[in-house]
Amino acid sequence: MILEPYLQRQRQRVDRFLQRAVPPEREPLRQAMRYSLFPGGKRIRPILALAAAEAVDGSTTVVLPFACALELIHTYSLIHDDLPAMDDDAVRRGQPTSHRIHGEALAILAGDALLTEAFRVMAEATAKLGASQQAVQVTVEVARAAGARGMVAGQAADLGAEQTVPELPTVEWIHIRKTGALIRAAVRSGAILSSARADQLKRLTRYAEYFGLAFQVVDDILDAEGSTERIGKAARRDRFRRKATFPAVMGVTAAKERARELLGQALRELQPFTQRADPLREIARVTVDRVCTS
Ligand code: GRG
Repeated sequence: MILEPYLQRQRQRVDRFLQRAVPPEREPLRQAMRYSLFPGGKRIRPILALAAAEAVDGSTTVVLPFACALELIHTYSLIHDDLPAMDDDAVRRGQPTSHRIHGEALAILAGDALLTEAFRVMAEATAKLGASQQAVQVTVEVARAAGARGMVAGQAADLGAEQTVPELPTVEWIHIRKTGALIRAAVRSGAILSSARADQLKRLTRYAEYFGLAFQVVDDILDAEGSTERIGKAARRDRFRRKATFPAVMGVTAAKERARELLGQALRELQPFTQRADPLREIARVTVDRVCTS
């Protein structure tokens, strides 16, 4: 399958929904929220949720609000991650970071509001589905993945590990939470809302765990090797801040090898699925190929 037209179609669906969820308004808070949401980034988390639903013949219409809620949460995390108190970055998604444009206070509030809107969107969708048990479960899973045992825990550990000599188990612990948890929740959300069988859910969960880790390893490699134009944010920041990354603990070559290995593991989990899981397969392949083609 050729991935790009598929991604483009899904991105359009996601963007249409997000435009309705956060409509244009003159109010500065709204403008700050939309500044970070549009044009946005790859939309990989919502697309994974939709692709997971397709893999088990589910309804992407049911999944769409939950998928977009993940993008709202992800966007909040990027705004806060860029703040001077965190990574102190000047460029994100190819434009100046939120706090550089709107000031720190409004950037913090825009992040807070996006996070809260995500739960409004999921609660409204859950109500529309007659408070279906699956929708409730997904909302709980997303909260767990984003919160104090998931993404925020990973971020806290990431900041704590700066300026230390990182070890591989620490780096993996951080990555699994900081980046992996939301990706895992995305894939599981699509599968759960599509009433996937237990064996399918297990395999999709493992796919997401391998892919989630590979995604962050690739992000680390891009930071070490890429340019600002290529990655839409300042490159080589990890080394500057002495971050706990895969290249820092094992070097770029071994990190690429690890990314390839994780890709193989992710793809093996999808073996019993039909070609309807091809988008999940291709997303993983293309992500790792970004740094591993040579
Ligand atoms: C609670 C104050 C407070 C802050 C939270 C949780 C958090 C800050 C930050 C999350 C950690 C984070 C930003 C991890 C990075 C994950 C990552 C690889 C981001 C880039 O994702 P892409 O490549 O970006 O999908 P685009 O722009 O394409 O969406």
